[in-house]
Amino acid sequence: MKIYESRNAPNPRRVRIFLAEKGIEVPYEEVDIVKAVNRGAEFRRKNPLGTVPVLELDDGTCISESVAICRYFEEIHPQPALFGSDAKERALVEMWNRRMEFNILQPIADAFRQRHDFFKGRIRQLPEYAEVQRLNAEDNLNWLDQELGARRFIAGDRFSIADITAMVAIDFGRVSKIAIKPEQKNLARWHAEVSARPSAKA
Ligand SMILES: N[C@@H](CCC(=O)N[C@@H](CS)C(=O)NCC(=O)O)C(=O)O
Repeated sequence: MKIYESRNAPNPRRVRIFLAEKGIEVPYEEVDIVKAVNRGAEFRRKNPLGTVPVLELDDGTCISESVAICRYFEEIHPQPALFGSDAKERALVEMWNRRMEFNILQPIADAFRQRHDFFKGRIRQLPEYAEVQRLNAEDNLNWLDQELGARRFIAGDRFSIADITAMVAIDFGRVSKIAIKPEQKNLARWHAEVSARPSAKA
């Protein structure tokens, strides 16, 4: 098996961190997204949406969507559990990971995608929407700061995929000048803790 990825892009980073937490090594193949190799016909045979990461299994099956790839590895390598370990925990992790994707990662990604030259000709852009989403991201980081006043990690007292999604999203915010504010003490405390894990460097 191998993973097609792009070293500098946020979604492939989610998968690398997840695998590092599990201690799983998978060969990677870099796809040049700057030259839009991912948008070409050959790559679209692996993922018609033309995005990385893509996990290609030995039988040729291609799995895209970062969370789907992570779920595959959780199934074949359940420990440490990063999607929760019983019914309640799994539901809470799912809830929080979806919240991190829809309310943190998406607005932060749109703040970049909707205005940056990288996406010209790849998607329809509306720079005003980039600014709206930047403001939404800032509001949602305030909300997350309050949430993290009540517990150690995003989904409870254990590190999970929801922490990976949130950390990767917030780190990607740098390119759109979205950052944790000095007064967001809970968010800063959580971010320092998750960033200090060796997996954060993956
Ligand atoms: N929902 C997808 C998003 C994948 C995605 O947007 N990947 C970006 C990199 S972070 C990409 O391929 N960008 C290049 C492009 O869209 O041309 C996932 O979770 O994997």
